Amino acid sequence: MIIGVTCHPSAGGSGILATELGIALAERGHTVHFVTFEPPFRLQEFRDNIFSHYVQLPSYPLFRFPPMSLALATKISEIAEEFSVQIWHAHYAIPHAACALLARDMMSAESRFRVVTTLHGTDITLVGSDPSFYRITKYAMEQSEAVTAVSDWLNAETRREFNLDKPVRTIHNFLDVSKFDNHTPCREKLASPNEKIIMHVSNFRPVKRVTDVVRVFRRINEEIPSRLIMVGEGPERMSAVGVAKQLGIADRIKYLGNQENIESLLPCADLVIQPSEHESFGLVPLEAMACCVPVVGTRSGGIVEVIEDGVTGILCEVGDIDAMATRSIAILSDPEAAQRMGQMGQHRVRERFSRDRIVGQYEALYEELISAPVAVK
Ligand code: GMT
Repeated sequence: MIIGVTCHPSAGGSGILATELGIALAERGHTVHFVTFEPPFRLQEFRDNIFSHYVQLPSYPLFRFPPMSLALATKISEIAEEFSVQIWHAHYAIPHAACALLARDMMSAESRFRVVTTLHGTDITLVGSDPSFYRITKYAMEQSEAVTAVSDWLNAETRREFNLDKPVRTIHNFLDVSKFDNHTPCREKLASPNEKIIMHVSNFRPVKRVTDVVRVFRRINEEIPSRLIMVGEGPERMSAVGVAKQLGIADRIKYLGNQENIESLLPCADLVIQPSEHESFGLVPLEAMACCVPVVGTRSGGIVEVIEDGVTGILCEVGDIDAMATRSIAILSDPEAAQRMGQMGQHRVRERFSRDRIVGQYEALYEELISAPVAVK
């Protein structure tokens, strides 16, 4: 099949998932064309069957805000026509699904691709439900040939919020588990041998509640010699720095910024803390589980489909610092139980969220759409 992909190329989960899916599809012999504004975060090296096309933005004094979406739609349409793309996979409804539809409608009826829109979470919970984007998000979903959501929670939330009269299919996110095997942990660079390593990975947006991480860590550090390793960049980083200073634990925390090889960092952790306000899926808990690291997360959104409470990690209520700290201390104080939890986590990832299993579901969906007669519009 010939598949086009648009995604946000930054270090966010939707871009990572889109890139990993593109790579997996190319390895299965399909041809994949990415159309983005800059190189996707995890697509820096040359790979067979993958082509990257970048959108050029015109600068003209009349345009106070350059019409980026129109440039993207135009590029999608050009690439789709030139390479006979059959499926356009838009990751994140706004603006990607809307742009793919516009691109499709610019093409002649016989050369049109089918649009698959994958909802990742914030496109529905924050962006799509903002009044300024509501109608176009609903339109984009209704006009796509298929809509998928990365968790059952997001699926239900989308149908409730948008009152859709078309089905949304859940296709969970996945991992290439082999990438998380056999990494030499670099823990001696992060902490002394007697210290436990607590890790948090995110884009430091308000929804991630990074100051909760610092507060939970303060409680852990009072009982257990430990270090907090913060991975990622984003608007709330300075709030975390400020809270750590107030609490007198600034010297116990390292901020590593964005890191490409998360699979070599996560195995260094004894515990990962992800206290998000809500999370439609939670790729970081999944990555931690793949590395046999227990996770303390929140009982919110799709995280409950990722972490099995008490088995592969612990779920607490959003903002319940006491519970998160107490449960974290219990895990860190019982290395055998922590190891069992880590192994159960890795087993769960292999069983339910493996690349082969999930990519096969996308492939089957594309095939189904390509073989269906084109709806006359
Ligand atoms: O979490 C973010 O702010 C990034 C966002 C994105 O669009 O990149 O992540 C969303 O998509 C990920 C991949 O499907 C999910 O694992 C995250 O849970 C989801 N984030 C939220 O729902 C807050």
